[in-house]
Amino acid sequence: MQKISIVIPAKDEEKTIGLVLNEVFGQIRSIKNYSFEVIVVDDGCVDRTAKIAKKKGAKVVFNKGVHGKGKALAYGFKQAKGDIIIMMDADYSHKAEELPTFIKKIEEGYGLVVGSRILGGSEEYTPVRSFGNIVLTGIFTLFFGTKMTDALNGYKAFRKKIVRNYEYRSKDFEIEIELIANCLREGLRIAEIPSHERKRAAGRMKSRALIHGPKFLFKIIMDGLSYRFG
Ligand SMILES: Nc1nc2c(ncn2[C@@H]2O[C@H](COP(=O)(O)OP(=O)(O)OP(=O)(O)O)[C@@H](O)[C@H]2O)c(=O)[nH]1
Ligand SMILES: [Mg+2]
Repeated sequence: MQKISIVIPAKDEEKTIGLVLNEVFGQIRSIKNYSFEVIVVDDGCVDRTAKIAKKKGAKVVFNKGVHGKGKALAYGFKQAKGDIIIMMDADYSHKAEELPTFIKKIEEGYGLVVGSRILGGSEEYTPVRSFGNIVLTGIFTLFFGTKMTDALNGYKAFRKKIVRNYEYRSKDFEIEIELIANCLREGLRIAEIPSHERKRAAGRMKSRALIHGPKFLFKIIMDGLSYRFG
């Protein structure tokens, strides 16, 4: 039986982690033929995130090194025992009901499946975020020669190979680009599925367009050049 690891990076998400895990465990109970593990990566939380996650039945691991969503995910991937890894956010913006579609696509032979908010809609898109995402995804397509609609989304499923063979360097959200680049380097195909992003249920958004936008851009240029010419 194949194993699936669901990896959830969390930074002070005590108000939402319980909702996320209720929904995830409810959903995976109805998915047959796979075994699951749910890993929450506590990234120096100063609230009750870890306590709540443990109580709900998740395996909680603590990233004690450099903090950031990218570092937390890379740490979580190292702990993951699954043949397939699915990463999703701790703020209740990603819908667990979409998990079966991600898994189905992986089974169809894709190495990486990305949830697209352009195809599925978002309740979190401000004009700045929406514009930034469209521009950055366009630049991504230019540099990598692969057409995508939402390279930046944090709801992704992939084969273990994409993390087993690489040491991830991204500190923050730009790990989204590094994952896609490594999938392409492995010669694996990428699929997008419509994914609807809810508004985070509570708490504060950690991404900042003006800080993380340029980091995305830098990563796209560097990884794109190294993929094409490296
Ligand atoms: N472990 C860890 N998780 C983080 C950190 N920053 C953000 N996260 C988590 O990453 C997820 C996404 O962060 P958000 O604050 O919701 O930002 P967002 O713009 O909605 O992010 P995306 O939709 O994923 O691009 C949430 O689950 C956060 O808890 C961090 O420094 N460490
Ligand atoms: Mg969010």
